[in-house]
Amino acid sequence: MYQAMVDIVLEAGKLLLSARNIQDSVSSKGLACDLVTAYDRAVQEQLCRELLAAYPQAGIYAEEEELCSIEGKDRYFIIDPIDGTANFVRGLHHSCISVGLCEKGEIVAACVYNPYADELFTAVKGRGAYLNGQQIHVTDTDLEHSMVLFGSAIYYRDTVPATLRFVEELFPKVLDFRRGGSAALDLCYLAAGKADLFFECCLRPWDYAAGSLIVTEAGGMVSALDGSPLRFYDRCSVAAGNRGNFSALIQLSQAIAQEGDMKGRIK
Ligand code: 2AM
Ligand code: CA
Repeated sequence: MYQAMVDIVLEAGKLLLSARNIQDSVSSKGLACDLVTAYDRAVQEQLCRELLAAYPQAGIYAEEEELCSIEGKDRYFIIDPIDGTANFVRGLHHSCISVGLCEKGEIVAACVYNPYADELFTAVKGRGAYLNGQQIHVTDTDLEHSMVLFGSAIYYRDTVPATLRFVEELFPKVLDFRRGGSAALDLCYLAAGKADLFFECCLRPWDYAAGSLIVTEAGGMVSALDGSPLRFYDRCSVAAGNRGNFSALIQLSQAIAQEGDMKGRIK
């Protein structure tokens, strides 16, 4: 039923790989760190056109131009045409296409494709998560031995002190950190057991919609940093991990949120 969605995402991956002279088409969406290229727009256009041809009843909620046609739709695709745009612009080959299908407020199917490594992550609700057809699972690593992936949400400047507090608190308690620049891939690598814990203080739904289902279908936990369910219509912080290290992260987050100067800094 979702094979068409997967095929469409794989096809869009070719467009990413064909990219040349990326620097010539970069513009900023306001902040210097918040970039868009002609390829973000072209991939999004291709995805929207083909997804609507295959699933004519579905709506679309996509990153570029914040394209939103979900009014009155039972289900809609949440699309990030290139997650890790800053990496893409610099030729750091760590970016992906992310598409999640949202039905009644929850993600029921997901597909994340990193064309550089030819890594295709897929999940359907209740049917497990897969990397190139092989089922994947989160680790059961405890906090002390956890490799932590995180994003620094620098495009929301008010969240920066909170991000730094998380790093400060976690640093002596975990194995190490990595900061990759694609929240969707961070979630997928956690789902595949390549990392153990993830947090970011503010993201948009297209960054985490697909990845969140891939995490839960891989046996992991995911929520906003206060432990409440992710919101798929608004900005939201994201926490993900296995049962043990996830609850340690949520406890830490709730403690940080109580600190006087942290009020409102975790979305
Ligand atoms: P992007 O590459 O599609 O822009 C890294 O911290 C993560 O933040 C990436 O997934 C990146 O997605 C995302 N990101 C970048 N700018 C953002 C913004 N203005 N709002 C929300 N997420 C953003
Ligand atoms: Ca994104």
